[in-house]
Amino acid sequence: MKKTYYQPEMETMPVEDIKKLQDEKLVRQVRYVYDNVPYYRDLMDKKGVSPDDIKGTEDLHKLPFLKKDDLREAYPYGLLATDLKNCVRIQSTSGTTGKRVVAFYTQHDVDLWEDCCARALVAAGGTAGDVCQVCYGYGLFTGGAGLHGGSHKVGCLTLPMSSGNTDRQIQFMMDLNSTILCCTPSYAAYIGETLKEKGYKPEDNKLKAGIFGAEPWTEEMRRDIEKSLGLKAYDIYGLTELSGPGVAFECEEQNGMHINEDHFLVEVIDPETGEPLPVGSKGELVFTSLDKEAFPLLRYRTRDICILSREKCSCGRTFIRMTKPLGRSDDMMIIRGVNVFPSQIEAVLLNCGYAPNYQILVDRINNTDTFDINVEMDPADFSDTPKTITAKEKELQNAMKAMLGINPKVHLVAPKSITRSEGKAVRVIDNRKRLGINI
Ligand code: DLL
Repeated sequence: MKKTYYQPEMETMPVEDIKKLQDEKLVRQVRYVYDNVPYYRDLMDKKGVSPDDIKGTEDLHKLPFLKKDDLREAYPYGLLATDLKNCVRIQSTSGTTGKRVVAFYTQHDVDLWEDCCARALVAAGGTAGDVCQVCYGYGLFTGGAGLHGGSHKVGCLTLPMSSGNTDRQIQFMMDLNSTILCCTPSYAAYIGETLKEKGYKPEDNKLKAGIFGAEPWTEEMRRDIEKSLGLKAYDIYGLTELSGPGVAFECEEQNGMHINEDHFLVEVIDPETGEPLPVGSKGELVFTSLDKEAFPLLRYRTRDICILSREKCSCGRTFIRMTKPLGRSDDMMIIRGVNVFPSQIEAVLLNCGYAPNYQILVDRINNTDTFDINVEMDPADFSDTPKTITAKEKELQNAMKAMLGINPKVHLVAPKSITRSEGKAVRVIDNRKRLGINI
């Protein structure tokens, strides 16, 4: 198969040239930030580092980190690097807790962001002949706007559906022969489920690829979605602070996401000590933007835990790859002293043949953590006897214990009783917060 890229000169650039490009861009971006963002200038001054100390990527570690708290503290304009009149767009994080984070874009920033999304679409086989149904949320969330812009750049016929109204999504998908679907993996799974309920088979639709991201999902979930929708599912990663989706994207290898290194310089650090770790180590992803005008961020701590790989990819892209986020250094739950990631629970569910419709409930009663997992049963099992259901709960509980090292209480609940999400799924309800516990 002929390999296609959206910007081949960048995406397949020799690694030494990427490094040179990053060196040059970093020096410029640091000077620009120092001159234009007093908040970050103060951080640099406090650390005793000046722009002249940064001669290339080797010097990156000298710079101070930026954290989400800095963005909240500087809200709304404190990290803006250009006059507001040069900005054409604001987007905001989808976070449901704490103060929102807003990011600003000049037209140049929007262009680069959309290019990144276009690269992801082309890597998934997107061409001008495709019909691209975008059902990420439109609005402040970056999912809709980012993939919409990327789809235009590729020349696809773009269906700006936004999320929700699943019946209408399906009607358009069928009537207009959508070939690419863009949404969160949990919404993709829900669309697949609804198609089946309506009596459609996977081969009844024209979908060939899905661009799914914005929340953690597992390989098992990928296989489920690919089967139910009859498409190839590609992961896409990004965060509002850095632009939105398209910071990294999967190619046909489906083996890690290529980071757009001409725009984003990546490091992995030890989340406890902040020490940079060598490529191949598991740690927190830290990004430095290389050519942003409105909202440049230097050494921004994402809290996403990942492993990077420089291994050659058969797709021909030379950009470094990141694993799917393996959890977040801040969404990790500590239950009865044990570290638990929701993704582990999801993997067990899918391995045991359950759909990823679940909710984790954590609380602390009489000084002991409670840990319950509600899991929807398969409609075929709904008529099982109470004894059979109890046996199935016990079986799932044992599988969870083997994976997590602690014993949750598993409850099989009625099909469809867990609220479906049209955006990011709310998987964890941690009621220990009411006790003032810092989760
Ligand atoms: O979720 C941007 C996005 C939109 C990415 C559409 C992909 C597709 P935020 O709302 O700022 O931005 O959330 C960023 O979501 O730090 C990760 O923890 C998580 N996340 C994003 N993509 C993935 C992914 C968008 N593919 C936060 N897998 C990030 C796992 C992801 N987690």
